Amino acid sequence: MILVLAGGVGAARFLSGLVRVVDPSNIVTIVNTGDDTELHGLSISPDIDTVTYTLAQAIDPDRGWGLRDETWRAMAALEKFEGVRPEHSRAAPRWFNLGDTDLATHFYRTARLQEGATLRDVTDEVRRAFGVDVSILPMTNDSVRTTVHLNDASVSFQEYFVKLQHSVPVTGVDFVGANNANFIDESLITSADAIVIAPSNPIVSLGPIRALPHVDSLLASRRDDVVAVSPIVAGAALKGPADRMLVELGHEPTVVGVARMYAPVCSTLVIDQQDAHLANEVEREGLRCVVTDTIMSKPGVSEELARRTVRATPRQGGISWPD
Ligand code: FO1
Repeated sequence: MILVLAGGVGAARFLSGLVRVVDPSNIVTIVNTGDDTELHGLSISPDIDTVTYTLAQAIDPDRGWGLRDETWRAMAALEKFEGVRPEHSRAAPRWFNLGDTDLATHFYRTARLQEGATLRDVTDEVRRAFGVDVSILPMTNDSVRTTVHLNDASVSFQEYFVKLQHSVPVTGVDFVGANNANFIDESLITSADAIVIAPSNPIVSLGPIRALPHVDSLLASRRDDVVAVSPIVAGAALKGPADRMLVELGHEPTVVGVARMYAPVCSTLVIDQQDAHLANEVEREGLRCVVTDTIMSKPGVSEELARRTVRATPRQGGISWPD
């Protein structure tokens, strides 16, 4: 079994390549829930939905989140209340765009959680409803929320990422609740043939997962079988604020910086051709380095990247590859 630790868009694209080279029944992905939020009384899990929708080939290809062929009538209809809403009210927020068909997923998840279902139960029901074969699990059933500290305020991840368009410097990040949360299933780390850290933001996508009790030590015990794909190419993130956050939080915004962050839990880093000149520096951090094309602009690239990533692990995910 191949275990993939995932955030949002980059991880989802990687997984859509992985399912083309490995039987989906041999893949388990554990997804970050630090981005989760409650709006309109609805429980929303963006990274889980991005992974689910992408694997279902239902994702909006331009946005990288939400559903394709979406309409926004419910969100537009909220506008009429802005004129009458009391000052202190948090009702009818319109900064976080929820499409009409995306709402169905939030209705279902919210109702099931209120009935006492776990996030793991609901995530599995939703991925089956979307016809996805890969096992998709939340990193925990407990509440963990990424809080982003700015110069003059602390905000939720979505307020930072969407409301503020992540256009403000970050002074710190906390994963509130992580200390008391239970990682979803430790046996998945101990029993995996290979563990892949997907090309997601090392701080706010992989950080919450690694912050859960025992996860880092469990990964360290499997370090030889852990391979990561750098989300940073030529000193920049392909999507989102990862490069800026690395700098703002004191890390080097390069594949070498990523190598340093992952060195305790990972023995191989996959980097893009554009960073080939940094391969030796990555290896000086104690990781093997694989250089390939990591810019998943076409499905064929995601597929080849996934193949090379799994092949870079000693047991190759337990796959018997056709020669
Ligand atoms: N990202 C945006 O930039 N703007 C949005 O309005 C927005 C809405 C949204 C709704 C549902 C969902 O699952 C994701 C959504 N995202 C939006 C993306 C989301 O903020 C990010 O995908 C993750 O939280 C970071 O990986």
